[in-house]
Amino acid sequence: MRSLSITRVVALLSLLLVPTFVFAHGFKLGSLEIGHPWTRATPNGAEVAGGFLTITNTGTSDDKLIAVEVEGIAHVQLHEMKTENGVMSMRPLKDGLPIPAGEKVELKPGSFHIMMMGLSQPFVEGTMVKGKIIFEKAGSADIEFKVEAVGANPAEKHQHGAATTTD
Ligand SMILES: [Cu+2]
Repeated sequence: MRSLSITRVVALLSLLLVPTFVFAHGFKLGSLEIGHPWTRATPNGAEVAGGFLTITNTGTSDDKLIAVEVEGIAHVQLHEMKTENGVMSMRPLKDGLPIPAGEKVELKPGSFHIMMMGLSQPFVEGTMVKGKIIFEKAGSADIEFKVEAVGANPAEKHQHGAATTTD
């Protein structure tokens, strides 16, 4: 019975070790840490999706997020969402998004976000979507967006031109 228990211990150890690796969903680029890029499933044929992540600048010089690319999606923009007079609106960040030294910038629903337009196929919950993140100084890094459930985070309706989306 002794060998069996050793086998079990080894199995338990690998259970403990593997998830630590798998769930540490983040990316590092120089002194920039990119945390948990995610998007939402699009089960109803929606052709737009929002992308969200955090960027922590652990360095001593400022940087700037310039662009994000997403595999298979032609139009990806950086957007800012604002509420003025009770109306939510969003606009492209034409000059990028500053990432000051020592600060953490969050792209999240209702705030800064990545706008993916013209999805050629739906995002499926539980899958990963490949992309690339590009900074002014640090250069670029390959990242992956985790596709969360449709209702992950309270849906925030906002105006995108004439169309109302839930990104
Ligand atoms: Cu947007």
